[in-house]
Amino acid sequence: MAKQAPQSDPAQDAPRVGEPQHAAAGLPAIGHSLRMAGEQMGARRTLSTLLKVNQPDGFDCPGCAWPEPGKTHTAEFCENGAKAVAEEATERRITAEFFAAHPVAELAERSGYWLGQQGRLTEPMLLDEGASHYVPVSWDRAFAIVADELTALDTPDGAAFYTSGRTSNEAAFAYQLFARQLGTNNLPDCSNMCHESSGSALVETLGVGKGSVSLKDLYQADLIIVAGQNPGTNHPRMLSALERAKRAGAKIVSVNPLPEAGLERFKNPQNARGLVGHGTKLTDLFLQIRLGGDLALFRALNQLILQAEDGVDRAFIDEHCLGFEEFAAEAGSTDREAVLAATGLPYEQIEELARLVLASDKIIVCWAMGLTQHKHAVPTIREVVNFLLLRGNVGRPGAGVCPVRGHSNVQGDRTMGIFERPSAAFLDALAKEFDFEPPREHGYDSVDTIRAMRDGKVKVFFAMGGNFVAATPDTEVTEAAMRRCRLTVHVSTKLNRSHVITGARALILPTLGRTDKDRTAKGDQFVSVEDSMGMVHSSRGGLRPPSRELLSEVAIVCRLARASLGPENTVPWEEFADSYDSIRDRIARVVPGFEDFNTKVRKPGGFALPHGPRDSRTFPTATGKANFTVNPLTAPEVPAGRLLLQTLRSHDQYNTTIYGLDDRYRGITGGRRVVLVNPADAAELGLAEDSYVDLVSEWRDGVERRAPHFKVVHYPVARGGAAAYYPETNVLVPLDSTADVSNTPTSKAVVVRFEADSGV
Ligand SMILES: Nc1nc2c(c(=O)[nH]1)N[C@H]1C(S)=C(S)[C@@H](COP(=O)(O)OP(=O)(O)OC[C@H]3O[C@@H](n4cnc5c(=O)[nH]c(N)nc54)[C@H](O)[C@@H]3O)O[C@H]1N2
Ligand SMILES: Nc1nc2c(c(=O)[nH]1)N[C@H]1C(S)=C(S)[C@@H](COP(=O)(O)OP(=O)(O)OC[C@H]3O[C@@H](n4cnc5c(=O)[nH]c(N)nc54)[C@H](O)[C@@H]3O)O[C@H]1N2
Ligand SMILES: [Mo]
Repeated sequence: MAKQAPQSDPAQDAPRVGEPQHAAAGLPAIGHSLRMAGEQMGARRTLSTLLKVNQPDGFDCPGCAWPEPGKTHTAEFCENGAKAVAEEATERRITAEFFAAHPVAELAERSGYWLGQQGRLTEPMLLDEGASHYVPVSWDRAFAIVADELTALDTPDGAAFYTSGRTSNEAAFAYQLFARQLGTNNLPDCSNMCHESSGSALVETLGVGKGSVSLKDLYQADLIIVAGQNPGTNHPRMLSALERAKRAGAKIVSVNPLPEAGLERFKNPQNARGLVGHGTKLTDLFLQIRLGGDLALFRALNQLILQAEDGVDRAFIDEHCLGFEEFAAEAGSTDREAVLAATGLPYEQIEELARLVLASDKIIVCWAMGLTQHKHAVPTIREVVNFLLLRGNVGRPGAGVCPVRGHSNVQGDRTMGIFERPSAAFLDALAKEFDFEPPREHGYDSVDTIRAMRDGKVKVFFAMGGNFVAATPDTEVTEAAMRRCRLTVHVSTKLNRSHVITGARALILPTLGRTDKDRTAKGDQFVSVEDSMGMVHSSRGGLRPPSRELLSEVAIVCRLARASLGPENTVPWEEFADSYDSIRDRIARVVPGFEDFNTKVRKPGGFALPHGPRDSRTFPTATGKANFTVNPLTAPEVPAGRLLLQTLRSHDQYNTTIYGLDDRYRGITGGRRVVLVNPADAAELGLAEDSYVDLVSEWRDGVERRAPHFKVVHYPVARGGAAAYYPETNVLVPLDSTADVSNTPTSKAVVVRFEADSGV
């Protein structure tokens, strides 16, 4: 078996386990973030940079996609936002000497943590066929190499253009235009592994694949259900919004197999009570659900609502919805035993939640990866929509769907056309604006791109950011697939594993980040992003870039497009590269909601995109109505002697970027190779606390997938489930184990058995 890709160095991985915490943020969080930032940036740069985060004249935090409140505090950032900023604004640099000193084979043995710690990339580098080291290459030569490989393909579909979610609207629009001018819709993105299930379910039922609430709605809600999300770590600024909602009288219910500290109690670092006091208790009711039990839970709730007198909003349903009768027949027949087995909850708790629901006029459901990364993720989210439609909780203040996005511009990238299955309307608008015929057949998503590389169909892999080999499932399969490519290219800010698992040739194209000043021949430029709630606003970096050699993402796309498409191509790529206003003028004519973009984006705070269901209860679905759906009850099946493993984030990481080895709120320090198991399950399976085991995943293809050497931690996770960190465990997620409809890898549901530690 090939050695698996370590993210942290297994030799230095010595996790210690203490007590989990019961409150998030407060003074320790501030101290922690300033220390981490100071180590990377020095004290002065730290302060001047952090003061610009999420301010009207500053840059959008590269952390998460949670929106900014209208009037920003002097410091509208959080501990993990500060870490994300420090990671990018670090003063450490990788130069040509670094690559001369380290052969690629050696870098492939290093941990992802180590690679990321080396600093910002500073000049374009080429790994030529058969070469052992990356060597410097000029930008012109780099673009010529990519252009030659693209031209040599039998079909444009032999290339795939991946996007991670930090890319600005302007760069994303230019990038998808380039891919389509070339002739392919192969535009996989991180969303395929993230909220694709939400998009699939919401488009079908409500007609818009995005959330329908604003921050103001959260402040007005009576009841907020947070399911499958750990905001204390992954969206810390959401806790301030929940606190405010709570103060205004909202009840908060969390649904999670783990008791997550941030949801229990929050110490707001922006006020005195939060800094020194006990903070605010956030969760009124905690449902410790089994992994994958949410469909059953929402079906049971819907049944109870249907049974209650005046439970449903008949007028709303009659006027705006279709499919109610079929749905009601199905949900009405929900079997209680099946619900108990799937959720592991006492029925009284579900009834208690139903009482809260029936007492609330305005309800919001928030969710993230705990709902989207299951085989039955799409039906689960459809059932959440049924739940909200039943009582008219869509399209009125204080109510709605709130899928909480990950990457800071992942939603905007999709709005700009980063999608392997673009709508006909989008392609028509693009065709008209640029006078060309874009490809119409669907392209590859992330999982299909891996299959296509594995099968020799995709030969050029191009990534706009991200860390494809570490973020995708089935690490060994993916790495072998990457190695089959003719050329792999990464536009990146930092070194990562995807740069060292390469095709026959590879290029690293270093780029500006959010915090960097972006100056072109036409002067200083700014970009724009869209947050999780459909607000678009500008982002302007202020730091001197890490090197003079760096190009912006926009410049890289435009110069590459010219090199590949030739001088006769009619898109004004040079003008685009010089003036982002000229790109925004085109976006304004292609993407609905962006009319007058250049004016609106200059308003402080930006502007809101239109959202039919939210604004006017119009539902642009296939039927023109909000659709109830029928979702048969299903839940993961786990054979005896096995547990269902979810792969999640620790407090000290941003996806594949590891900031440190602690998971403070869960009480784990100094290491990442831990598996959290309920003490009762551990007793049954003979898993002694602090012992080491191998995790072996079981899947119908019979292939052995093993992640060696994990320390067993007895932890209050719901029975039948276990938890360990991503990406160390991606090796266990089978490529073909994906969600129905959305094709999202089932990162929260991997059947594992435990074997004796084989060491590392
Ligand atoms: N600091 C930091 N911030 C981030 C990121 C980061 O890595 N670090 N990543 C960003 C990205 S791209 C994303 S998508 C988001 C991710 O944000 P989250 O979705 O919060 O991230 P995960 O760590 O995957 O946590 C999943 C949560 O769902 C719970 N869960 C798992 N399975 C189930 C289930 O079956 N049912 C229920 N009800 N709950 C379940 C887990 O216990 C956990 O609390 O965060 C974004 N923000
Ligand atoms: N097992 C398991 N797998 C998962 C998940 C899970 O929960 N479990 N979560 C999935 C999810 S939700 C997501 S979103 C994906 C994340 O997948 P990706 O988005 O591909 O991964 P990241 O780790 O966010 O990418 C980090 C890299 O992006 C580059 N970068 C950072 N900023 C910039 C920038 O401004 N511009 C450019 N060009 N590059 C930049 C840096 O080089 C950095 O190393 O992973 C998915 N994979
Ligand atoms: Mo994500």
